[in-house]
Amino acid sequence: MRVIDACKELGIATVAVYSEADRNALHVRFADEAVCIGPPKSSESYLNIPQVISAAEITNVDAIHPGYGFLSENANFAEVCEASHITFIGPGPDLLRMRGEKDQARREMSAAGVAVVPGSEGILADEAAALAEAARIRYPVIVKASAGGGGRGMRVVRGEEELPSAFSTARNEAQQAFGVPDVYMEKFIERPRHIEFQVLGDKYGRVIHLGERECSIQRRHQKLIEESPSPAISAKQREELGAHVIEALQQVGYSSAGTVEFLMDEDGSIYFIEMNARIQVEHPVTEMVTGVDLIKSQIRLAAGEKLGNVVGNFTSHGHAMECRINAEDPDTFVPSPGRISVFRTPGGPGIRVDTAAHADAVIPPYYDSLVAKLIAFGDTRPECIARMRRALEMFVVEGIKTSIPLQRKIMNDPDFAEGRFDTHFLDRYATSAAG
Ligand code: MV4
Repeated sequence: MRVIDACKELGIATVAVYSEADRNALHVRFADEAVCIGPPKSSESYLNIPQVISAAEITNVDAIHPGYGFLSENANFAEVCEASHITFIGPGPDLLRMRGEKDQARREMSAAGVAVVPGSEGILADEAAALAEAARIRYPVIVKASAGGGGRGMRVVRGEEELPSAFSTARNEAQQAFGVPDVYMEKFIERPRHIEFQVLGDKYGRVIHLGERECSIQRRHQKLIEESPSPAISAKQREELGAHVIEALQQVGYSSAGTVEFLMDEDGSIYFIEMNARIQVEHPVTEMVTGVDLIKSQIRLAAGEKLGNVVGNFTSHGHAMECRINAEDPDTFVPSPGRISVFRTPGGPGIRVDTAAHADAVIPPYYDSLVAKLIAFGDTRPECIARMRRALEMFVVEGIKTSIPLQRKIMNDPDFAEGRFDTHFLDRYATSAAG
């Protein structure tokens, strides 16, 4: 739906693809054409490259926007698009493949002057190398799959007695999950904040950044609330880090939208961890503070327009926040699919709702539980929170459980209001049923 919004504004006709579970979904209704690509199971529809390409060829499309999730960072898919003379809206297959190798991304960022978490130079050759590295960087350390991401294939190691088994299970898990056993090591940061920079690049070697997002309010690697700017970043830090990020991405020839992820430790030092080569769920908070439409930008950059033309001069202003409204129990986080009976969205000054849900819509059990993004904007962070608070009060969803009650509590949390939190913030709201 977000991509259709952008295409309608640009005068571009759209083709939706859908699985049998999404026959009545709004993107099917609002696209100019729609093609069913298979059964509900995503491996047979949304992840089925031949099916997606067939739909594109039948309808003779010029380009594919891969969204987020599914095939959005799949280098093989980007390659098949190229071979089929269809523009993949994203960085090319070579960059996607490179971004997939986290230890390599670490070296490139480091070479461009970006601080990376102290850790191994590259892949850990064997257990002896892992022990030596851990002794050098000192425990606790974390062993990460080079092909991993989003929290998969990681092992925290608190002492040398734990290392041999952690090293071998991490390698086995990496082999199982990604088909590559390679792992590397970093110093483990106990209570990090998660901060990410939004970037845009054109096909002529120019890269800009659009400031950062604070994404520390998460549980089990699922973000619940994001905001921009981060309450923890100073103007000086933003300027310095931003310049290094641009330098690093220009060196590799990055194009399209991307996100560079950092962890901030307890002392306020900030370190690169990994990069996402796609548009992200939380992109609207950056759109609200910069006034830049990131999806239209992606499309125009993919069509070969220059960055100067696409974004022109923008100045960041105010504060934006996003609550991810999920179909799930607010206490246990257990998914709650089903039929929505009442769906009343808030509005008024500074409120944006991105959703494909409506009264009588059925949330299928097969996919992600995100049903709406509630985005608030204010001149200041307190005004933004006040707007989010009243919008959450007036957002009515019945028939399924949602995360709204939890988000209402967080908007009234004094530590949240003060910007005092890290990635463990939600632990205080977890119940025993959540495990
Ligand atoms: C870390 C870390 C602590 N120290 N790396 C989790 C997802 C992946 N993108 C990186 N992750 C982490 N890497 C070091 N050296 C802690 C995490 C982490 C985390 C990071 C961001 C947001 C939420 C998180 C939840 C648990 C662990």
